[in-house]
Amino acid sequence: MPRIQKVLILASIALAFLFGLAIRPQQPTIAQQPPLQLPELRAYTLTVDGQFMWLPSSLTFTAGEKVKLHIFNPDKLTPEGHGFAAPGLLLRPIFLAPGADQEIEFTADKPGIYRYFCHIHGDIHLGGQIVVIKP
Ligand SMILES: [Cu+2]
Repeated sequence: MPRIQKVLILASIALAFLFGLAIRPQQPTIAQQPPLQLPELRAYTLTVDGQFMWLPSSLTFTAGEKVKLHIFNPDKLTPEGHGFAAPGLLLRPIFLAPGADQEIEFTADKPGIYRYFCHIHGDIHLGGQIVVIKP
């Protein structure tokens, strides 16, 4: 192959590579991305399942965020119902009769890790945690 053909092929490859770099969309760096915008109110459903676990077992909020929790007890086989307590986050525990539900709204003010559990049955079944992170 003549030398001029090799040079032209290499030059074509180099130009194609450079053109490819030029048209690739630029990804913003983390520093360039706008801050995460949270919705005004996030809502979650917490449910006692058949294994007596509050699910989901972990929720994460940002300090200052207004949150709505829909707490549901579908367990109709436990006549005394279930409770929901989250000391440090909620002012008072909530009682849920069999099949009952309740909605609560609160603002997670202070960063930290808060345990939630059934205050009627204690450690018989599993609770969870609410993690409140700094904004
Ligand atoms: Cu319970």
